[in-house]
Amino acid sequence: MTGNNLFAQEQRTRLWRNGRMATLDPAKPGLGIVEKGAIVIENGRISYAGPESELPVSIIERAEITDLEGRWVTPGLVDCHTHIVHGGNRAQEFEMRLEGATYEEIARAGGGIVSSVKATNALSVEGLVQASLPRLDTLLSEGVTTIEVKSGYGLSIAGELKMLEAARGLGSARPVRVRTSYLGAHATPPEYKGRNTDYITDIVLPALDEAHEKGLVDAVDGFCEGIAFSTEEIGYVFDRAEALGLPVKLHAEQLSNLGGAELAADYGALSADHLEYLDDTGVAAMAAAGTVAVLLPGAFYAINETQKPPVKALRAAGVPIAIATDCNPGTSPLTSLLLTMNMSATLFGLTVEECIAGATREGARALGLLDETGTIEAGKSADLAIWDIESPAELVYRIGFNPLFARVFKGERIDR
Ligand code: DI6
Ligand code: FE
Repeated sequence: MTGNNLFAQEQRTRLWRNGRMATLDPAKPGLGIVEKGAIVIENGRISYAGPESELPVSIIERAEITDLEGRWVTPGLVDCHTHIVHGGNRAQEFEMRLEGATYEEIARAGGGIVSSVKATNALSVEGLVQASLPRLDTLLSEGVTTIEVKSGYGLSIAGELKMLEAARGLGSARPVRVRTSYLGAHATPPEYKGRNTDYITDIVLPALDEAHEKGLVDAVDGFCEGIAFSTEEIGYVFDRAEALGLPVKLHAEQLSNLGGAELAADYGALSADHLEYLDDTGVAAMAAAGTVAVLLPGAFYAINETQKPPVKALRAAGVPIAIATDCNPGTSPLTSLLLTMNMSATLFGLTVEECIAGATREGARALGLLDETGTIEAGKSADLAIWDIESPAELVYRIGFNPLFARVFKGERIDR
């Protein structure tokens, strides 16, 4: 391709017309639907999104036109909470839970996260990338254009950095936006059993410093739970994140209520995640801080949890609600954001609109990316999912069916 062609390539204006758009534009009611809509893409970004009838003629005359033939278009899906980088699997623990052992019992007996640590640390960066790509490709095949990836199965300085490098490697290997979250405070390795504070001082904080220095960290996360870390211990990690200018998020109130959501809100967290045991104090703190509630029905379902997150209270307080797969080998070996939407509706009582918003706009908000993606609005990255459906409700209603027609990431169409 000569320089001129390359320049022409970059200046190419594309017009996607005759689509039914669920824009998720927060300024519009509901899903922000535009029935006979058009999207103009220039240099990978949306320069127009709205009624075809209001398109400037000058654009129509110079654009490369694609007829969507009346297909629905949503923002590209955002999976804002995953542990997709990991080695091995925990099918054997799944069998133990089928025989009556609880997730907590297995973790306290030295299984759980720690068993994934061995399998993860046995792999190189490239080995972790290769192990994770099939899971990532499954999510991309459903229209995901942005994914968050956590560390947390290294539990050593080298191991945590290796995971974050592998996460960045996924973003180089596939057309997808990857945001990383450092989760050194996920569990305490056996050599530090009973010595959480020493583990934080010796490993978690130095690994965070080095990862940040290497540009590997977009946010800092933690697991605030009886089998993991207290609010005081998470506070040490969040103080360092704050000192480094990094945003925070937190696994909170998943199995009990330690006040994790309130702690997260006190640090102005992007999100607090799981929240099955969230109380009114935590809801109020999250509402005041603008912290997003990320609900993870896959983990609720897989560990047979019975306590549901307080969706009515979150709604009443105006707390934004996102949903995500929590794809991880222990509590949520789930690689479908479409099924996550169905579970969020059926198990947690979210509406169709809340599910679709939760997997697009609110997922972007939970990653601090709402200015970049998550809605179909002029100025944002052209991240789209085009569907063979008759109504948006089909995205939530179906179980195990993928109606994606095409995925568009930064303006480039990627067919299934
Ligand atoms: N909560 C979870 O459900 C996952 N991590 C966390 O903090 C579980 C991760 C695992 O069991 O491997
Ligand atoms: Fe998680």
